[in-house]
Amino acid sequence: MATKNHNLSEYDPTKVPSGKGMRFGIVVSEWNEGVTESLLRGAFDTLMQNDVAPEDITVMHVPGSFELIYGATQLAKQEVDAVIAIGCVIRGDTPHFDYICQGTTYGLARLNTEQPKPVIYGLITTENLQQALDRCGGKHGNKGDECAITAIKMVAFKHQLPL
Ligand code: DLZ
Repeated sequence: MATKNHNLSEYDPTKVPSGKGMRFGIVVSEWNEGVTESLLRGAFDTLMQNDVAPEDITVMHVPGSFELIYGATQLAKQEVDAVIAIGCVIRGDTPHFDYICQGTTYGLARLNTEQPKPVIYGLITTENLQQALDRCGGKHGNKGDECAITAIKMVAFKHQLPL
């Protein structure tokens, strides 16, 4: 997440390999759509700014963040090199927040060990809407941008593995 000295949209371009020829799946939750669509836009634009062709980006939507686990699992089986999972959970008055955050985080984390393609964690979990807006293009930048850069770096990482 963003910290006082870290803007989510800032990166050192000299440390980012070209995304030319890389293929990405992006799965996006419809809950808190205003936030998640801004995250998607950030991720999509940043991939393109780093040489990924728009036709090499597959975008699919799921109803809520909890469904990102299934969505990412299925997208990872397609012709993509990595998957970005985008969602936004805002604390409400029920324990739902904790269950969804924990379940989704655990599910996405597990995917990174149970199948070979990188799955990037683009889940924003905040106390309120303002904190979410601050992280989808507001004062802390856009977590979608960060996810795109991470995805490119992880595909390059995989390409460098000896086997
Ligand atoms: C039910 C629910 C609630 C209360 N809050 C959110 C939220 O803030 N963000 C989000 O992405 N999804 C939320 N959901 C929906 C769940 O993720 C899920 O779609 C439903 O529990 C159905 O499985």
